[in-house]
Amino acid sequence: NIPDFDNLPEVKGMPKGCAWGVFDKDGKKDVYGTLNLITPDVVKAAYSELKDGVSVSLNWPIGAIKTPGFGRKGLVHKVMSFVDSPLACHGYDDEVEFNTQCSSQWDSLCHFHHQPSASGYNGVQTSVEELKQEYGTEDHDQKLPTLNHWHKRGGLVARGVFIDFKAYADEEGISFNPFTDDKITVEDIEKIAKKQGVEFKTGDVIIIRSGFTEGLTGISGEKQGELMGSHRVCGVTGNEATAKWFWNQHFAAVAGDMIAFEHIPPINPETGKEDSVGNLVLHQYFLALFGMSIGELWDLKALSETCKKLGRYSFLLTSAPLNVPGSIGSPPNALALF
Ligand code: UVW
Repeated sequence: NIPDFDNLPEVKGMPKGCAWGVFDKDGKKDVYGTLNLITPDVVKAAYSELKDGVSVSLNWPIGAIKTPGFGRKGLVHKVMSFVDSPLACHGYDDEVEFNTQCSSQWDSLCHFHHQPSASGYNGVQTSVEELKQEYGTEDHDQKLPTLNHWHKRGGLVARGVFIDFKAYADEEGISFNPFTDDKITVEDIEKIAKKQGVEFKTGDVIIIRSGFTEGLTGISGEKQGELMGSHRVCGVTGNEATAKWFWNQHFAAVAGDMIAFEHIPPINPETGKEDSVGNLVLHQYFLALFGMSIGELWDLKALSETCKKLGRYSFLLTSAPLNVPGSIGSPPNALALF
């Protein structure tokens, strides 16, 4: 019984469409947001998607982008031989270091705030110090909506629904360039869902393919830099009407192969003009106001091929982010099971 966008209770000082408090229980501030929509019944129903015994990984390699955007650190991977270690035998360890947003990722509800109020989901006013403290706490008492808390609820197991925009655009001869601010609209999503025979259900995770990661695969770091350098990239239309539609479907989370899920640059709702990346529209609604995590840069080519082959576009989705206490972003470790 989740209120629709227009009926969400007013939150003082916040815009319409703020879901703070909606999922609070027993006087405790919620940290899971729309993952609360994944009830045991939703999970049991999602298991009925498992019919063919086929599994598809949705994870792009960490390090697939040689120089990630927004000044983020790319992958550093070190391999160490045991021969030179105290073990002095034949064998290896490795160490990786990377920004958790440099490839396929979940954005936690701490990742992006409502900009004017600087508040995160459920009114948290997070500081770097608090996030570091969360990292250090022994009992991980769910103060901040970070990704490690997903482990307390058994990770994410839900029904995934795929919207293969790229296949649709290719088939219909629609001109779409992921490396411009071309937009995927709600109308497109509804048309594709109809064509693919997909109906949305409460607690679904919707996954949208634009062709973005595929355009960056198998090319040099220099070429990747050229394609992304202008900070003008495709995505779902970033405006209030789109946010409202996503909330009203009662999705548990959203994901895609786009770098920000929504297009960049965002359009300022008041002026109608292009705005800075810091004012991303759907990031503010989804993460800060709704509590709906965003998946980005997922690898969706194999998923597209499998859905086409099996003739179905819904599946059992599992995802277990890294269990790093205080984690703001994480590789999703996501699998689609048919
Ligand atoms: C930003 O929020 C700037 O990045 P991302 O799109 O990776 O979430």
